[in-house]
Amino acid sequence: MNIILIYPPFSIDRVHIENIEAPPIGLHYLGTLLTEKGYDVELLNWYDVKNMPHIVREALSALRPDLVGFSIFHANRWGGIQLAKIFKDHFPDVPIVFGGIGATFLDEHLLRHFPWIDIIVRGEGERTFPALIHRIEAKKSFDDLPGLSFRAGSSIQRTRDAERVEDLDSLPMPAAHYSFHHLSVSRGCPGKCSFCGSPKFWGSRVRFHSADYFVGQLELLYKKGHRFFHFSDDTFTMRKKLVLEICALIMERKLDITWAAISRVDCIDQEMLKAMRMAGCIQISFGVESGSESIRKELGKTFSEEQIRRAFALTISHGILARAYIIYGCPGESSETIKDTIRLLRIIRPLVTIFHVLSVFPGTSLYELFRSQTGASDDIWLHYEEDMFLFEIDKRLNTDAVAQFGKSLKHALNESIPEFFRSLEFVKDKELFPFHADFLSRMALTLDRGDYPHILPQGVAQDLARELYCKALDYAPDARAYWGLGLLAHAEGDERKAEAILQEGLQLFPEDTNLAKALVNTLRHLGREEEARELIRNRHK
Ligand code: B12
Ligand code: SF4
Repeated sequence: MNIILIYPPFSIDRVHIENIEAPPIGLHYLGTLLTEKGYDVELLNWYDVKNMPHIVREALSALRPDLVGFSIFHANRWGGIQLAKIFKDHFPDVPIVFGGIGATFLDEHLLRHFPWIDIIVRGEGERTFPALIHRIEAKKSFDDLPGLSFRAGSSIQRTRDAERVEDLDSLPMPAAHYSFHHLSVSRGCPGKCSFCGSPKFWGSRVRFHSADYFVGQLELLYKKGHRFFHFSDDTFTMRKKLVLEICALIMERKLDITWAAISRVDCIDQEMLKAMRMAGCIQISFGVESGSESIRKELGKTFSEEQIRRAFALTISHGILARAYIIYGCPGESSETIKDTIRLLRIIRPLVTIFHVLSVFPGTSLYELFRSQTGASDDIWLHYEEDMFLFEIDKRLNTDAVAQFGKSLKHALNESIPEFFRSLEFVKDKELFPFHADFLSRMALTLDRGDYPHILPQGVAQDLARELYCKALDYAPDARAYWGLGLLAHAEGDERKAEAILQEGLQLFPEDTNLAKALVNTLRHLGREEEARELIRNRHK
């Protein structure tokens, strides 16, 4: 049986394509499970086929699917709906199945309005989907299978919820079949944030893979050439013992990787941070959401400002980039609460802050509240291309004011960025000194090469970068710091200084290609072509 799994495109183009280009982790789990059960599975990452109908046509003629599954987030549901229609028009008898968080909480709505969607798998897919395919293959009825929604005559039938997979390690390893860099060790969240559908979807009891399974996946992906990973758990640091085990295994198996994780400010401590840093963690994102306690409370965030401050100070002091998620346009948002957020950001000094306007998703308590207060039905989603922002439905907020809140936040943050970089302070733990150096030179490189030169006044980013490279070398020799300083000297036209720095760096790090290339370039600028060639010859020996 030929099964196609599709990750459909989003309606609205993204500035940051990395937010949508990776197919959902769950599709890799499902594809693997089905492949190991003997099905022919094709996973199509179609996040970008929106305006490319020829790709759809080619796929239709090449693949003769017996079943097509779509993975739906809220924001790509229209992409799924439209593609599903094209498939149905070509293959009227091929079942179309929708799954994922965006389909689960709008099952009835989707089935009612879009007759070409045949079945919706609600919730976690690993139990229900293979069982469904098996029944379809055997031409048997599936109306008693848990976890399904489908049409029965003119009504929509919903079977009871499926049991969740208790032992996550019993699932075959996606890394054995696919190549990806987003992975997670857990499912579930005990939180009660009003804007988040995760607890309802995955359950509030958290289930975990073992460290062995998780690092086993990393190892397979490492062998495929991956060196950077996103640990995409809702809260990676939920279980301390597991985090320590994972970090120990990464080091024991000598995986030379870096990774970013998501945590919670009330779920992190020094011991974990040190282990995480030494095992390659370079970034932790925390949902801070707001500087106003009343807004945090409104959003269901139970932690205190003290906990936020502590988590950021600790994380940064371990040489890990502490990233803050901020939501604005929240219930009760005002210029005063925005000032609170700016005040808090200036205290916790995140080097990166991600701002979101509050969206209202099905499956969240915010959405339920909106429905009960207004009597609105799910059909409201026929009018929204992707997301629905709270300010669009809450009369107490107005569009212009929310746009202004966003501008004020971003402006205040940009103004403070140089100060955040200058004030970096680290724990005085000698074992971590090389990691501090690594962090500082990484940040300096971002300042020098990333978005900052466009955000900061002219020259500020470069001056800061220089400061950080030098500070890095105060902690430990660091190839990136030598390279960066060499390039800065070169940019200033001081080739002799560049040569001295790069030579020093290359003596300490003879294998480093960046240093060698930069030195060759500098020698050429100095008119010493023969020495440049000699350097190249020596490296090829
Ligand atoms: C990792 C992650 C990301 C990564 C994406 C990595 C990736 N490619 O998967 C990044 C950081 C890029 C990201 C970005 C965003 N994310 Co996000 N993200 C998550 C997170 C934390 C984990 C997702 C995950 O991997 N789960 C584990 C895997 C195993 O599950 P899964 O992929 O959903 O698949 C299972 C089931 O859904 C189902 N299934 C899925 N597809 C299919 C298909 C078929 C046919 C079947 C039968 C079953 C099925 O079976 C699978 C196996 O059990 C979730 C929260 C959560 N815990 O789910 C939020 C979450 C999915 N994100 C969310 C949001 C809002 C976003 C953003 C829009 C944020 C923003 N404003 O920019 C962006 C945009 C991304 C987008 N695609 O729209 C929301 C989605 C809400 C919604 N209803 O759509 C969530 C639920 C968090 C929340 N606040 O509520 N995100
Ligand atoms: S936002 Fe994070 S902590 Fe809150 S419920 Fe969602 S996953 Fe849990």
